[in-house]
Amino acid sequence: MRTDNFQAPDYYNLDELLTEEHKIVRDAARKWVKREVSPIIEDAAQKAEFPKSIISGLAEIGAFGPYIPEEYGGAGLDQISYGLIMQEIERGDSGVRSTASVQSSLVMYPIYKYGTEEQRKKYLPKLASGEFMGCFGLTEPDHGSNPAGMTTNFKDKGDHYLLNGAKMWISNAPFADIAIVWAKDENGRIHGLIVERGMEGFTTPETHNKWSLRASATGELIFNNVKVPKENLMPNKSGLGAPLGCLDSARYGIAWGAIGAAMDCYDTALRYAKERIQFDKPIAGTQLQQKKLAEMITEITKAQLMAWRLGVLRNEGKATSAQISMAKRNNVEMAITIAREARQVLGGMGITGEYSIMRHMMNLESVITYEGTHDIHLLITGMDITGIPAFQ
Ligand code: TGC
Ligand code: FAD
Repeated sequence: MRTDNFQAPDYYNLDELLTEEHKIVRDAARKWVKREVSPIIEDAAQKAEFPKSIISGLAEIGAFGPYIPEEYGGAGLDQISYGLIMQEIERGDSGVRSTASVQSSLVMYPIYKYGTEEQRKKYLPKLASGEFMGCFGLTEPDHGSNPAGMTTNFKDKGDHYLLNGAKMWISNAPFADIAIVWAKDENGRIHGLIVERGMEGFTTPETHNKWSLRASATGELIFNNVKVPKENLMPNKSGLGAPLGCLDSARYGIAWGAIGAAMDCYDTALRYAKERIQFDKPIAGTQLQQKKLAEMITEITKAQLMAWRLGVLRNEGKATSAQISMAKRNNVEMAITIAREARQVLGGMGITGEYSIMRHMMNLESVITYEGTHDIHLLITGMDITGIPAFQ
């Protein structure tokens, strides 16, 4: 079992920008990750299994619905606490953070924002405690970056809706109790439906042979004439803006989460470089390795400042979708670059499961693709600053 010696870098004394509550929440999540995630995660990733044993712990540290009000079972925390929890979890593994992101921002958030009071009361407390797990179906086999083209659809059959279609690449799908499914009505308008496991015609085949996010379960959602009760449609928002609104919340969490993965890679590389002797001295004493380490801590510090400022804007209700998109793109690219550099600092040892770096690096290949690819986020910034969409 790998010993977790992680020490978080804080080069610009960013702790001084945090409240006592932020630090308590962050430290609780950090301790939990050291105790419950680090000892088991490498094995889970090697076996390509989601470690279901950690679900109750994720609920206890407030990772399921951190900012959902307490009356619905959430933790009632602010956006910076939410970000810090995601940072700490992804420090352990991006796949575990994925599970928490999906549950919070892509399942609880739409039910809270777009659902009825009955739907909130029925689902949110169970999702917050981990009794129910959820997934989010937007992507389809032929519509990834362009979800507006989706073909999954439902027809009004009087006392129920009839749902047909398929979603692909869905995190948590293989074991989720409920799915938030985005589908078009007979007029081509997008709505969110809550589909429950057990509904006839609804299946969730698992996606195998991933080299990335191996500790996160991914699958398809297949709808073959599924009868969905009318009360399962979330009525308070429709159109593509509804699922994209959920993505704002999840992308914000990823902007923090990626910092966690980067911090773990940097911390591991720094410690290794100080201990590893070649040519009769620690490799940390060589200019080339110092350049790598110096650039890593610089980029981590910039990303931390960006995430913190975005959190302040989110708390004030002022963060724009384009600002969130920029932070997701920047911080994930920062993390994947650091993972690749850190891997080199460890030489051959960097490719083994003795260290977390290669796992982070492979995980981040998914993180840079999901929730909008790196290129799509460049185009979102491009559109924001020029006013001209360049998607088509
Ligand atoms: P466009 O015409 O620009 O917009 C359509 C409507 O949506 C509104 N909108 C937003 N609303 C809220 N938040 C946002 N971020 C929004 N962006 C746009 C917009 O105002 C408009 O509203 P209205 O009222 O005028 O209709 O839409 P478009 O079709 O041109 O597409 C724009 C584009 C390409 C940026 C968008 O489609 C996009 O972001 N594509 C990327 C797809 C994506 O991110 N998929 C993620 C799937 S979920 C996932 O990956 C989960 S991974 C989970 C994990 O394991 O962590
Ligand atoms: P495509 O859209 O086919 O893109 C392929 C390439 O073309 C990319 O490099 C892209 O940047 C580029 N490209 C596309 N359009 C343009 C353009 N206009 N200009 C320039 N370049 C362009 N989805 C969900 O709904 N729910 C989930 O829970 C979920 N979990 C996921 C988990 C994993 C492990 C992965 C890998 C994906 C997950 N996704 C999920 C799907 C994810 O959001 C999509 O993979 C992503 O949006 C990209 O879609 P695509 O894979 O179809 O790529």
